Amino acid sequence: MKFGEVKIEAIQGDITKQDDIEAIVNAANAQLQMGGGVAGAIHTAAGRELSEETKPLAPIRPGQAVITNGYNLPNKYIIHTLGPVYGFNQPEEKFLADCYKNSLVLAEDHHIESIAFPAISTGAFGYPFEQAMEIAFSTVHDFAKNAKSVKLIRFVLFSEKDFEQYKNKLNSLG
Ligand code: AR6
Repeated sequence: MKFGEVKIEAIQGDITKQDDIEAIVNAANAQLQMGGGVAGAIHTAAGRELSEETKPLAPIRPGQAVITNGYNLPNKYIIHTLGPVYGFNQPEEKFLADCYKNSLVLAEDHHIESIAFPAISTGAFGYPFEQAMEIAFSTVHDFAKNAKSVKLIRFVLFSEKDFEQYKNKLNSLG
């Protein structure tokens, strides 16, 4: 789906396998270390050099984003952002929106044209999936109006069920 000059799409897959994308976003922990879920998969695929680069950048706050190299990943960059823990880091709607917004601001700063997001905070951090999806869409949609370098925003959903929800949402917008 095109929003101005920006294409927004959703696919089912693994965030570490997006070889046509310049920057992938990590649903990180505050210490920017391995962890489980997306962070575990990204650190495993990127290799040990990644945690050397992230160490001096930590800790980060909910909603903040930082950028590193992609190392062994097929992507030039990794943007690490800390989602809110649902029911704990309030206001969680704002923190989650900040994750998307600040990641996109960093992408623009680095003249990045394509970026892929996982469903931040919806795993270990317990954010209800549909509520998180609404925030992801509205934030990315608002941003798309003023995007300069970013031309492609991809949502990567791990499960079929999650992907179907994003697909329906995209269809409802078009
Ligand atoms: N590719 C795409 N999506 C994935 C992948 C993958 N390889 N693996 C999981 N997901 P989570 P959070 C989905 O828990 O909730 C970590 O341990 C998953 O199904 O990775 O922000 C960190 O160290 C879910 O929908 O991120 C932090 O401590 C979504 O990605 C904490 O978890 C996010 O799940 C961050 O929790």
